Amino acid sequence: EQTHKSLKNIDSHGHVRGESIYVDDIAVQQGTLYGAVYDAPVAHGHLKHINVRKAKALPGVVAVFTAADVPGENQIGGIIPDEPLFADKEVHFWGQPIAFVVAQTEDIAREAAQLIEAEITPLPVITDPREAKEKGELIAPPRTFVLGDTATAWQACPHVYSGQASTNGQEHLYIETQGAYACPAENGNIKIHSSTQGPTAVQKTAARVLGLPMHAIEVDVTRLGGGFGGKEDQATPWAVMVALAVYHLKRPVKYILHRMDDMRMTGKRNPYTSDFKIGLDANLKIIAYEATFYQNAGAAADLSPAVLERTLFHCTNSYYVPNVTATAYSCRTNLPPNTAFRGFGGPQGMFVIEAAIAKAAQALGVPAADIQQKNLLQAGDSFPYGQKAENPEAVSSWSAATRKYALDHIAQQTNAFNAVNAHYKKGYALMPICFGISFTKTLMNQARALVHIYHDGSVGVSTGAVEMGQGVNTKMLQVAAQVFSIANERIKLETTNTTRVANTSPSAASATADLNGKALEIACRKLLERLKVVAAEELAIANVTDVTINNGWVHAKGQKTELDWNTLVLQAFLKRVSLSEVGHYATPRIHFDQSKEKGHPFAYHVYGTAITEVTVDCIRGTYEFDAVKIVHDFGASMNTIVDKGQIEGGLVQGIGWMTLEELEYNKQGKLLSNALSTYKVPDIYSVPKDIQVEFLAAEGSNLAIFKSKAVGEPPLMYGIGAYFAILNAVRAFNPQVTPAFDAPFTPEKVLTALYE
Ligand code: LUZ
Ligand code: MOS
Repeated sequence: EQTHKSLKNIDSHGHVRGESIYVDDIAVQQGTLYGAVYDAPVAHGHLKHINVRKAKALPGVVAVFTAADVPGENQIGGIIPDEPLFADKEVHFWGQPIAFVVAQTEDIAREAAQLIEAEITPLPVITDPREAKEKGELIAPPRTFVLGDTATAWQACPHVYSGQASTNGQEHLYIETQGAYACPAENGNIKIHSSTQGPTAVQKTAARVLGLPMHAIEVDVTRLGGGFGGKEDQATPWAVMVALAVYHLKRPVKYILHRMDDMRMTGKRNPYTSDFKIGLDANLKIIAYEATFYQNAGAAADLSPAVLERTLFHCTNSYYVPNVTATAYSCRTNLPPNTAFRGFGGPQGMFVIEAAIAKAAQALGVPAADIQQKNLLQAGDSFPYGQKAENPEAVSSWSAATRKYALDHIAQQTNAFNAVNAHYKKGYALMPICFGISFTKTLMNQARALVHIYHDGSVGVSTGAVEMGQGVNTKMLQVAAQVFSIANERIKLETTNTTRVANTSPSAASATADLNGKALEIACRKLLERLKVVAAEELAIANVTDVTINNGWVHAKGQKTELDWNTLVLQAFLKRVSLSEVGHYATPRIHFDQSKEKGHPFAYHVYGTAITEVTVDCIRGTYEFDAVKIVHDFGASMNTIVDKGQIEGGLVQGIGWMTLEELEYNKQGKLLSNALSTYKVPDIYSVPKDIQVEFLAAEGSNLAIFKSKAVGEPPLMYGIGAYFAILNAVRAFNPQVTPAFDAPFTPEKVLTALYE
C-alpha cells in the first residue's frame, strides 16, 4: 500500500511562486466593466429617496443599479428570507448595500459611488443583544436544550455559582477579500467566478434574484484565499450584483472589494453575552448547568439560527453534565448580519462553561483543572441533545497531554517563577475540546464527485469541495490515488463548478473532506471494479477478485503482470467501457428532531486537550504566550502535514479572538475597528513561542474519510485556553480579582484587572 501521509499541499508551489489563480487573477475578457457598491451611511432608517443622477453623469459610468432593477426577487436570505440584496424602503445596518455602480474602470466606479446620495430618516439603533431581546427583536423563536432536571438538581448541589460571560465577534480577515467576476454566456446564460465557499448558494441566489432557472447560472471556483466561514453565505451578494449587471449590460463585470469596504459591509463572528449557573457536589462533580445565550445576530438571519443551534450543541464542551437547561436567543440588532466563523457558535458556547468552571474553581480554592478533569465525558454519556458519546477521547487526550507535557512540572515551574518575580507572572490553563462533525442540518450532509479517467491513463477529479487553503484538494487527490493505487502525478483536481457537480453543500462544518472524499471514494471504487473486469479479461483470469492494482501495475493473485495502469485504461477504452463515473454520499445514521431537540446529529466527535502557558507583564498589561502544547485526536490522519497546519492555524486564530481582536461599533452602529490599523490580528510575534502538536493514538471513525477525522474547526477552540491562562497569571498578581469573563482579554483589560 502506497502511503501519501506526508504529501505537501499540492498548491504550495503555486502559492509561494505567486502563480495560484484567485478571482482577481483571472485574465479579463475584452470589454470588462467594474463595479462598486454604495452602502448605507447610517445603521437604521427609512430610505426615502436615492439620487444617482450625479453618479450616472460621471464620464465612464455605464449604469447604476438599485432594488428597482432586480428582475426576480430582491432577496438573498437563506434560512429566513429577511435580507434584500439592495436596501429598499429601510436600511438596517451601516454598510448595507443600496446601489451598485458599473463603470469602465474600478476607480471611476468607486468615485461614482461616492456621488450617490440617499435620503434616510433615522430610526433608533440597537447594537446590544440583551436590549434587542428586551424589545422583542428576535430573529427566530428561542431554542432550549434540556437534559435531566436542573430545577430539582440545584437542591443536591452544595456549591452553586452564577455569573455572566461574553465574547466579542471576530473579523474573518481572509487574505483574499470578497469578490466575483461574471461573464455573459450564450442565450442569456451567465457564468460567475466567485470567491465563495458555497458555489450552489451563489447559483441559487443569482437565479432567484434574476428570475432565471438555476441551469442558466454556472458558478466556477478555483480556490479561495481563505474563507473561515466568511464566504459560506456572504460571498453571495457581490456575485449576484455582478450577475445582475451582466444580465442588464451583456458585458463581463468584475467587483473585488477593497479591504475597508469588506470590513465595513460584511458580517463577522456572532458576539454573544450569556448568563450561567453551575452547581457542583462535594467531589467537584458538576451536577447542574444552566445557560442563557444572547446571540448578536445583526440585522438579518443569515446563518445565525444555525450558529445558535451549534452553541447549544456545544454548551457543555467535553464534559458530562447530568442536568442541563440551555436557552438561546438570536437577537436582531442593527449591525451587519453576523455569520459563520470557524467553530460556528461552538466556541461561544464553550467559553461560557469554561468561565463557569473558572468561577467555581476560584470560589472553592481549587485549580480549574481539577473540576475539568473530574467531569470529562466517558463512553456512553449523553450529550444534552440525546446523542451518546461513542469512543470519546476526552479522558485519553487529557491524560496524554498532562503526562507527555508533564503538567506537574509546568505547575511547579510556574509557581517557582511567580514566587521570585514581582512584576512578571506566569499562568497556565488546560483546554479540553469536543466538537461534533456534520452539518447540524441533516439534509446538508451529502456530496457528489465526478471522475474521468482519460484514455492516456491520467485522471481528472471534480467534487463539490472548495479549496480555501485548508488542503482539501490535496486530500481529494490522495483519495483517488489510494483507491486506484497510482502515482499522485496521474491525478488532477479540477475547479469546483456547478455544471460538473450540482446541488453542493457549502465547504463548511469541517466536513468537506469527509463528505466529498467519501463521494469520490465511491466513484473511484466503481471505476476500479470496472477496470478489474477488463484486466481479468485481458489476462484470462477466471475470478475478478484475483485481480488487484498496486502502484500502477496490475497483479493477478499476488503475481505482478506485464499490464500497467495506462495500458489497462487504454484497453478499457478500446473495449468501449465507460471511464467516467459519479459518486454520491450521504452520511448514514444521523438525524435530529427539532421538535424534541433530541437526536443523533453528528457522525462523530473530535477531541483534544491543550495546555497554554503565558507570561504577563504586570506593569504594562501585555503578555506573551510561552507555549501551547496539544494532544489532538486526528483519528488516523491521512495527511499529517496538512492536518498539523490546520491545528496551528486554528489555534492562533482562536488566540487572536480571545486576546487581541477587538471589534468596536459605536452606539450609532458604525464600525470603528474598520482597518488593520485599528483591528489587531495575531502576527508572527504574537503567536506562541512554542507550539507542540502530538497525535493521539486513536482509532478514528468509519464515518471519517479513511478514518482521518475532520480537522478544520476544532483547533480554534484550543485558543480559549489563552483567556484562562492569562486570568491565572493575573490572579497570581492580584488574587482578589473578580474575573469579567469578557473576551478578548486585551492588554487594556488585563491592566485594569491587575489593579482592580
Ligand atoms: N454551516 C452550516 C456550518 O450551515 N451548518 C453547520 O452545522 C456548520 N457548522 C460549522 C460550520 N459551518
Ligand atoms: Mo469568464 S468571467 O472568464 O468565464
